[in-house]
Amino acid sequence: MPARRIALAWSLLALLVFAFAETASAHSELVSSNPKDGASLAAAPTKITLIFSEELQADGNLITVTDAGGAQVDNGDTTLDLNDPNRVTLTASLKGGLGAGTYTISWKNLSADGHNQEGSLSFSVAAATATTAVGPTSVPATGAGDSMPRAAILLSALLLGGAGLSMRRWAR
Ligand SMILES: [Cu+2]
Repeated sequence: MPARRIALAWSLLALLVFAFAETASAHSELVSSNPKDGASLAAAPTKITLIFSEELQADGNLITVTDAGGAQVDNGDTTLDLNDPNRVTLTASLKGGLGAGTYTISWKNLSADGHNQEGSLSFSVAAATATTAVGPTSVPATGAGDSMPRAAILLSALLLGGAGLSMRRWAR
């Protein structure tokens, strides 16, 4: 294989890796919520609001709220808030008359780039006894998604370096 073709292949590969890094960074992570994860409330909320980092599609998002016994307590009306110009806000309303206890909010979204993300959080109302432990997958740590693109950029740089070396060998 001629060295020039090898150099070209390295460059193309570098471009591909870089393009992948761009898409990977576009996942829509949970930024904030109302109620907040782990919140202890005096009375049950009537509505759940979740705010994400990237634009979401109008359909394909789901918020499900369950009580400690696993019964669904939301009205199944997950909506992308069209009043939010950034299209990053999801809401769902809750059934009335919810008593004391721990509730779990499970969510799944569909971002504008076609990727799904999911997670869960919990809150408790009034005289709740014990809070359910929520795993590390619940709320992504801020900036957690940055490590992958950074690694990809480093890989791109290495591959470009490889292309340069092949080129020099070809020029000799
Ligand atoms: Cu994505």
